[in-house]
Parts: sequence; C-alpha cells; structure tokens
Amino acid sequence: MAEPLKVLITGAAGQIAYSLMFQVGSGSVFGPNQPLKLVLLDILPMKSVLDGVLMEMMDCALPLVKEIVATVDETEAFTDVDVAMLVGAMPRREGMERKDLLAANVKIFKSQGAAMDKVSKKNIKVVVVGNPANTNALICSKYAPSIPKENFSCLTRLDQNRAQAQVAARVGVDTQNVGNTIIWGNHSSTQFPDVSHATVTKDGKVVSVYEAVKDDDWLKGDFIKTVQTRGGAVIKARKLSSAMSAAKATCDHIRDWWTGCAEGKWVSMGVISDGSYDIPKGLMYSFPVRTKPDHTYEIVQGLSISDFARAKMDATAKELQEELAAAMEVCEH
Ligand code: NAX
Repeated sequence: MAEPLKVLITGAAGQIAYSLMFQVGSGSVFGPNQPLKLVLLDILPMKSVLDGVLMEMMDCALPLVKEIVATVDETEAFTDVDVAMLVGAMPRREGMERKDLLAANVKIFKSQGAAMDKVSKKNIKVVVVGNPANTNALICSKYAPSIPKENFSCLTRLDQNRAQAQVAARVGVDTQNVGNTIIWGNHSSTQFPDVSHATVTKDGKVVSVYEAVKDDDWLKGDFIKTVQTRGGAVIKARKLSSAMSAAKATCDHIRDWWTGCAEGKWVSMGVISDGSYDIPKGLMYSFPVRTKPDHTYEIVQGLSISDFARAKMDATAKELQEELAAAMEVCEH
C-alpha cells in the first residue's frame, strides 16, 4: 500500500467539514487504496466541539484512516501537509454581504499562508473554500512565497455543480449528462456561469446546451441568476449556508485535481491567472481547466468568447481586483 497522504481540513468543528471529513476518510477523493493521515484544525474556542468531532471520526472506524490529529495549533496542523482543504472562516449569515466578511477572513489566510510557507511540503495542493474564497486563496499564496502559485486554488466547483444540476433538471437528464459548463471569475454573485461550450447527452446523442434547452432567454437570464444567487437562496431557506453540497464539491475539486479529468472534459477551478482570455495576470480567477493525473492542470485555451460573455468575464474580474485591493489594505495594516 502507498504511503499515507497527510490531508488537512480546517474549520473542522464547522458544518462543511462535518460532511467533508467523512467523504475524504472513506476514500471517495483519493481512492480506495490511498491511506490517509487526517489533520483537523479549528480555533481554541471550538476545542470542545473539535474533540467531539474527533471522537466521531474515530468511531467511524474507517480502514483508510491511519491517524487523526485534532489541533488548534496552526504550526502543528500545517506541518508536512500534502493536501490542504481550507474551509475554516467566518460564514456569511443572512443579509450579510461578502465584503463584510473580507476583513475578518483575509487575516486568517495571511496567517495560514505564513504557516504553510514554513512547515508544509513545497508540493502541497491547496483548495480554499472559506469566503471570499478567491481572494483568501490569493492572500494565502502571497504569504507562502516558497510554494508555487499554481498549487493554490479556490472552490468554484459548487457553482459548476449547481449550473449542471439546473440544466439537467430543465432538459430532463442525469447531471453527469451535462458536460463542460464553465464558471468564470469570482465565487460571488458576479460569477459568470457559461454554457456556451457545454453539451447535453440525451438519447445517445451529444448536442449543445442551447440546442437541448431551446430557450436562449432562460439560459442568458434566469439560469445565470439562479446559479449566481443559489448560495443566498440556500441561506434564506435553511438559515445556514450550503454545507453538504459544498463538502461534496470540495471532494469533486480535489479528486479531479488529483486524478485528472476524463479525455475531452474540463472542470472549473479558481486558479492563478496567467493572462489567459485577457484576465489580468495574478488574479485568482475561476477558469475551465484540464487536470492531469500528475496533479497539475492547464487552463483550457482557444474557447470563443462572445461580447455577452466578455462583459460578464470582465465584470467579475473587476470585482476580484477590488477585493484584492481591499484585502491587501487589511493585510498591510
Ligand atoms: P461554520 O461556521 O460552520 O464553520 C467554520 C469553522 O471555521 C468554525 O468551526 C470556526 O471556528 C472555524 N474557524 C474560524 N477561524 C478559523 C481558523 N483561523 N482556523 C481554523 N478554523 C477556523 O462554517 P461553514 O458552513 O463550514 O462554512 C465555512 C466557509 O465556507 C465559510 O466561509 C463559507 O462562507 C464558505 N463557503 C464557501 C463555499 C464555496 O463554494 N467556496 C460554499 C459554501 C460556504 O458558503
């Protein structure tokens, strides 16, 4: 059997982590032959809850989990980590804007980036889930200069899954029959869920989403709005932010990054912009990416961009630039 992978989950006493750690531990991310050392990090005021979660994880008696460490010490948590799922942050409550969260949360990611820089493996792979996810991931990377920027990502897979599910329900197919939807930009209400290159497989035939849905107004209107505002709709209904679906999407994100996506397929991930599609270099922006079995990825090139898409891609990039400026101000003071 392979050497155990050390996987860190932060925000381990919170609701997303509660679903996430079981899925990771049961082998649905790294496969049934990959042993794991799980590290669970939360903050001191949550120590007793964390201890309870640790008890439950032990009681799951998962054969792949060789060791579980629960800690409130950042340095201990980040030491020699292979994969970090950075979930811990203050969640958005009903009526709260994302920018209100920014000031509180960037400080967490500055500190975790610095810890990672000192003690994590240099080939660590990082997904940031805690909001504002894109900017937090970028801040984390800035404070971990010894780790390649390409190793940092943020979660937009939940948005991709939401888009896929909306189209699948509309057309009446299983979600896996909707392929190559794209989320461009920020994990916020300015994100652009784009189906202009997406396909639907129905009755053995592969057609474009536009051909399958036969309602351009819906695709350019309510569909986009529904996906953009889904997080808020869940909060309104549940009085809590998305958790089960966020945990599942985090697993999808890391699994595809770890094992590579199928031939001809791509997935959406927030990654560092290399200037592709004229998105400013250095922003943490969600692109369609092709992941490979060596745990690398490349941004899918050469997709045609309509004027409609261009305006939306630029608007979400502008929001990210503003968020970054605000975050840097917090970090530097
Ligand atoms: P919870 O409040 O249930 O859990 C968050 C946990 O993080 C708490 O236990 C808290 O003590 C812990 N925490 C805070 N600071 C920490 C630190 N410095 N180190 C370690 N742990 C720390 O929130 P939950 O519902 O689990 O959501 C977590 C984050 O995910 C929030 O920021 C939320 O907004 C974000 N989300 C991101 C999504 C995405 O697609 N990118 C979707 C779901 C979710 O809204």
